[in-house]
Amino acid sequence: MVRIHGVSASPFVRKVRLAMIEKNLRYEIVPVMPFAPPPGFEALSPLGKVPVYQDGDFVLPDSSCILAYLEKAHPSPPLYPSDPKSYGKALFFEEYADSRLAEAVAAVFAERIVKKLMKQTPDEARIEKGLTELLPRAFTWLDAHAPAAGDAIVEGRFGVADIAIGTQLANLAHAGEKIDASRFPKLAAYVERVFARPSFAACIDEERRMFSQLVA
Ligand SMILES: N[C@@H](CCC(=O)N[C@@H](CS)C(=O)NCC(=O)O)C(=O)O
Repeated sequence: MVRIHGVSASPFVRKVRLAMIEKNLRYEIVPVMPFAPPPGFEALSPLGKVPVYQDGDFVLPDSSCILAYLEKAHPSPPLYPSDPKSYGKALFFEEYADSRLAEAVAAVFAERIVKKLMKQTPDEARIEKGLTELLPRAFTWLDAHAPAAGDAIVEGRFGVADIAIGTQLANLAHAGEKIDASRFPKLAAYVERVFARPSFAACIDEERRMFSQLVA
């Protein structure tokens, strides 16, 4: 069976899991802790990061590369638009989510959840900066582009952009934060619809149970 190296608390590992669930593909998770990988892990992941996809001899790191590969290997159902302009837009939403949004969410998630798991003291100033500066900056652009209805930000068809945005915001929810619907109404409502998809609901529910045991 295909193996995904990583942990489900990683938004990038979840991104791969969501794409595989949407495409009805089976996989198993091989637990690899980010920042504390086993010896030799760089042979699989030259940048030392999770996720890594492994199917026999075929090894591929990086969530964006893995999703692009999955689309070619398993085209149905498609997660990328076929129209060239929509395709380009979807890739940029993915990049935005993987960089600016990821950095903003990590400021809260890493301090509140990861440090708690590691029995370290959270950096309250980093959390404050995340909540008051980084997240509002990331949300402003997303709110301007969020759809008024449905769970798809590009072309009205759910895909890579929604997976990339939703997986980061799932970690924000795990860290106990909700998007302020009075400031970012379109984004808040769109994300609720994304979270209601069976793929997201299954992952979030499983992780919530895991976190409630670990962080209790
Ligand atoms: N561009 C990578 C980012 C992956 C990433 O940053 N993973 C984190 C965990 S969420 C990691 O493994 N960090 C360990 C490190 O940077 O050494 C992807 O999309 O897969």
